[in-house]
Amino acid sequence: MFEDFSWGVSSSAYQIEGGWDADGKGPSIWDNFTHIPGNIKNNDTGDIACDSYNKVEEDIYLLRALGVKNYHFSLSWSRIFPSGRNNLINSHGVDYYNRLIDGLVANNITPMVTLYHWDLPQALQDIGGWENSALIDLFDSFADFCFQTFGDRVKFWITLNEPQVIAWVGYGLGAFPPNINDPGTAPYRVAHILLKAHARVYHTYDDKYRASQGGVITLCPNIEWVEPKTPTDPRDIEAADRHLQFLVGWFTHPIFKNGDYPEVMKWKVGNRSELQNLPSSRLPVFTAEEREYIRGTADVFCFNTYTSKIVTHAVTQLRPFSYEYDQEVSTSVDSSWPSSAISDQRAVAWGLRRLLNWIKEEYENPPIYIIENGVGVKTTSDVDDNTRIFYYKTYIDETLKAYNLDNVNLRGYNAWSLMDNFEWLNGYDPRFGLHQVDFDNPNRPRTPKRSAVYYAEIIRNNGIPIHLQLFKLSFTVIEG
Ligand code: PNW
Repeated sequence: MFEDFSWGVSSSAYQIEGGWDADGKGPSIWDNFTHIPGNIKNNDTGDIACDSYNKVEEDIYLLRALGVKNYHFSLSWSRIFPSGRNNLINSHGVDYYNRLIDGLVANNITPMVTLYHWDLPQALQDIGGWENSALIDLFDSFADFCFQTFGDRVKFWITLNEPQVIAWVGYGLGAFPPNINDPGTAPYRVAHILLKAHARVYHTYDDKYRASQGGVITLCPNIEWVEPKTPTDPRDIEAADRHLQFLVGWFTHPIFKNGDYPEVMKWKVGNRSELQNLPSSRLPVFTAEEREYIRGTADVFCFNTYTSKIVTHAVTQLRPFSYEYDQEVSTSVDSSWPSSAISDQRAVAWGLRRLLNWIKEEYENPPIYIIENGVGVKTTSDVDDNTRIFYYKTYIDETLKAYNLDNVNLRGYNAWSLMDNFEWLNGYDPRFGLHQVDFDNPNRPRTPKRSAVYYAEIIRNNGIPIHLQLFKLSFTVIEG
């Protein structure tokens, strides 16, 4: 058992690379957003971040020391195509990724690559970003270039990281760039384009590269398990399921099921649009041809997860011309464990086992990879990080229960993150790394935390060995 299980760690381009304008890289929406004072905590930016752009060897050294089987990272679109388009290719950017990929392969570490982790070239935002369907072609030409250039060595591709965050946080809440605050309609239009863009890239891989390169391709939703507030109340059970359909099914129902949005989503958005006297549903409709094109465009099921929530049914007020929430509101599970730095991300490990079983049932037992899982701790990055060790112990325990006891078709587990990095609106606080990075030192030195040593032991033993099982006991004694 567990022979081919792929243990790894994850990162993303904007969060670690730095070199924001180095050697011909074009600006992304995150470069520009972080440069405006007041947008990010402490006015932090990713200008230098972990300086990974200049530290390929150091990063590979860390990965070797961990003993990981894979490393998951993302490509900066505007480092390769500075203006987002293939008429200008930045060879220095291509060289950087070639050095990284070659280094990984030379050390027997499988590269897993995400094409888009939120850092859209500014030039493409200038034409409307993901609200413009021209992005379908443009994303496809970027992906095509990446398959052609890196696909001889990269066999695992993810098109979009967390499409729900792109659509909802970027175009609904407006908290992330492009900061559009239009929750009732823009996210649905954006998601419609994201799904078509994903499918387009999948078909390009299928038509032009799969036969010669033999890799897999998918997308990576963010999922938090939700538990009905009152498990005996059928309305809460329905609300919890609806929440998962709006969060995850929005993207995975079309791709893994029938090419179309979840029934409950079509029903609810349609119904509410009607009550608002709108001429048609705010949820766009796919043609039969589009449904056929989108259905089946994923080879494996990937997801990121950090916490679990509680959901109760709610009758939300309809306000036709302003704010519009079609989703149920969720609250945190009150775990016995203190909340992490991000106040609503409580460690609720049993939620992961339930989530894995839900994916297994809902999507008929697909091969599953956990791409991101971890905890942010609000502290001046202590290398003695018991909180993180406890998080990984409990979450990996539940992962192994799903694998061994529930027969979930699990193929890999990746920890977020390889090292402390730029945590979006929160800047450099909290820290998610297995390695500490000293952001006050221009050399950005990396130091393994206790959790790095712990995770390396898990990888080496292909599971949690008995001496690590005892960790909880010693922890309790120390804390008590
Ligand atoms: C993930 N939000 O998702 C991201 O993929 C990582 O880049 C990130 O570092 C990690 O979580 C830890 O936060 C997020 O709504 C999902 O603010 C949602 C949000 C932020 C990050």
